[in-house]
Amino acid sequence: MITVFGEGRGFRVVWLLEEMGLAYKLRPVDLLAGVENDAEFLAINPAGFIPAIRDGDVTMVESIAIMEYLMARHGPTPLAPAPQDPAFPTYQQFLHLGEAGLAASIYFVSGARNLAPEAERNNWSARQALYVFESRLTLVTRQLERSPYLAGDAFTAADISVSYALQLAQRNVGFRLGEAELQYLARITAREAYQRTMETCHATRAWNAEAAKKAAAR
Ligand SMILES: N[C@@H](CCC(=O)N[C@@H](CS)C(=O)NCC(=O)O)C(=O)O
Repeated sequence: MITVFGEGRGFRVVWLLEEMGLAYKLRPVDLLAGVENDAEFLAINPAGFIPAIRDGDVTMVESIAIMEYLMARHGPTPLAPAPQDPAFPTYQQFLHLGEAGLAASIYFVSGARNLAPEAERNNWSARQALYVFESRLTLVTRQLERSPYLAGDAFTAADISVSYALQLAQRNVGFRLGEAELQYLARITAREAYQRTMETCHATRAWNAEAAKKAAAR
């Protein structure tokens, strides 16, 4: 049985597990309550960030690396095109762009906007991180003009990677996505595996509800 520790980017991992039909359990980790009190989790990841997984005697962090590990060890799966598949280079690029280019930068904008003291909310680093997110997003927009999914005609783990970042931007920063991204999100969030993931991920559901309330009040 695979254990996923924490939501946040752990949502990607749970969604992948749902798509692959693998048995797992989600073990909540409450970052806001302070991981210093969560000895069991710190034994898994002493650095204290989420997500992490345990699979038998394997322990791992980094959501994209975890997805690659799960697809390689428990696959094959059409979520990961094979190296000789013409879709492979584009797949690989967007799989990583979803975290390294998009989520990693918008995460720091979110921290600045939601947690930093008033005077720091739009500081130089926050503006730079937003610029990086917006510039990488142009690649997503161009790709969605070419194909229904990021790697081509089929849904892959690259879509799980990138869509998490797009939703993070919408939810935590109130970022306004373009029509192509909105239609893309509507298409992939209609998937049954996504719906089951939302059922499982209570913290993500609560954050979404909170963000929707804030947006309605604006
Ligand atoms: N690149 C990592 C990012 C992990 C990350 O920053 N996770 C956030 C929550 S989604 C976190 O744990 N933040 C608290 C911290 O870094 O201490 C991944 O993709 O897993």
